[in-house]
Amino acid sequence: MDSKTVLKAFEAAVETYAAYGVDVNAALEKMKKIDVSVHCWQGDDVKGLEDSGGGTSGGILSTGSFGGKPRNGDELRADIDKTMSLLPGLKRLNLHACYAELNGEKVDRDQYETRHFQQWIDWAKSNDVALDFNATCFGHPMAADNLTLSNPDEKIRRFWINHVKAVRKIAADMGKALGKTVVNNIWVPDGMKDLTADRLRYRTLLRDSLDDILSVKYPTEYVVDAVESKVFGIGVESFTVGSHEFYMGYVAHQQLVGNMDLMQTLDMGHFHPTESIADKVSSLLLFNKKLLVHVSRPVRWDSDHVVISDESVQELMREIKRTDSFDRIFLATDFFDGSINRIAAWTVGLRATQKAILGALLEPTEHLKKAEAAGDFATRLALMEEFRNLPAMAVYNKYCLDQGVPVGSDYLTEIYEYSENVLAKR
Ligand code: RNT
Ligand code: ZN
Repeated sequence: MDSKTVLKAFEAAVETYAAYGVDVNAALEKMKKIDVSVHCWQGDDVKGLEDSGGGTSGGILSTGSFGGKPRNGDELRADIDKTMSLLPGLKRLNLHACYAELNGEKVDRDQYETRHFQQWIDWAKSNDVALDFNATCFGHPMAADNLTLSNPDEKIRRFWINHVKAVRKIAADMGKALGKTVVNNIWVPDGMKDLTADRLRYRTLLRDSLDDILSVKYPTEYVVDAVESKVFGIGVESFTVGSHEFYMGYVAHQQLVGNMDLMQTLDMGHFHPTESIADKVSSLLLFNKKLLVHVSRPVRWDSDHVVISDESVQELMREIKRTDSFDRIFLATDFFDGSINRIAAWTVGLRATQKAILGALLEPTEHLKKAEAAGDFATRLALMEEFRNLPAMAVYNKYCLDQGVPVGSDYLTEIYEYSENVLAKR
């Protein structure tokens, strides 16, 4: 799209928004400070870089066999570089522990050290990228029966406790090395396929494991932890140990012992299909300092489809805007589609998330709140409907232009060029 067209549409948008009292440039300034953490695992269908397999399990599943998948850390980083060059704004990468680069060393996940992630840290430093981190409690022989931190077998439970402890230490080292706080997310697949007789037993074990893990303290400028709940997974349909209620209670329990920084993670695919993530934000914000949201698109189940700026994503971002809490909510994408060009999948999902954020920042919220406070619900509804189609896209295009990244779907040209020159040769 040529810049003249972009600027013309932008100027018209500025006027339209001004009519509702919205300052477009102020919204753009806010936008520049909001980062969305790009999940590394879209790059290779959650395969990981460990020599020993990795991959998904525990109810998560990536489908598709599109060609050009990266075969090592350097190729994955090259693909991430390409993707990030197509995204405006601050850069943040979400790593999983299975992206350790062991370089032939025989070391299991409970023994991982910061040096196994040194190439990532160096890359992040030289590209001015912030890092986030995740323990990988799946895709491993010790996770074969879908019980990790809640496994009654003490040897297995200890292995995973030690893994998550190792990961937290590495996360703290990453945060220190980069001078940027790392969000460390803990998700375990633990659950049962069929009716479970002693749910309390597994939940007690999970609580005890987390207590042990979190008893080690790190400065919060280096690392903050989050715990991610889920409603069910494939193969664990009947019982999920780390349910939403479990983690709501768990975070409150940590607060009682003075840990005010542990966050809840809300993954958009981890609730019943008609439940709204947006509705949960204000309740959680009242009782927690910060939250982590995994932006995803469930289709019939927690399928982790590529994010588009659909109603649930827009509603979430509007809620964050209406509660003025973009500085209290970490946003991270979480999807994996191996059936289309993986760089396009990343780019579509990240740009859609950004568009929804910007659209929300531009919402003339005061008009809605005023109508509501006056009891004028017809006006509230009419304006909400009107505001859904304000020209946010014209503002996003200008944002891309200013940041020197392709405007509109022009990024596809670059992706196809890269596919031909790089992906096709793998
Ligand atoms: C699984 C969770 C979790 C994972 C990643 C790979 O249902 O959403 O966040 O997708 O950690
Ligand atoms: Zn998630």
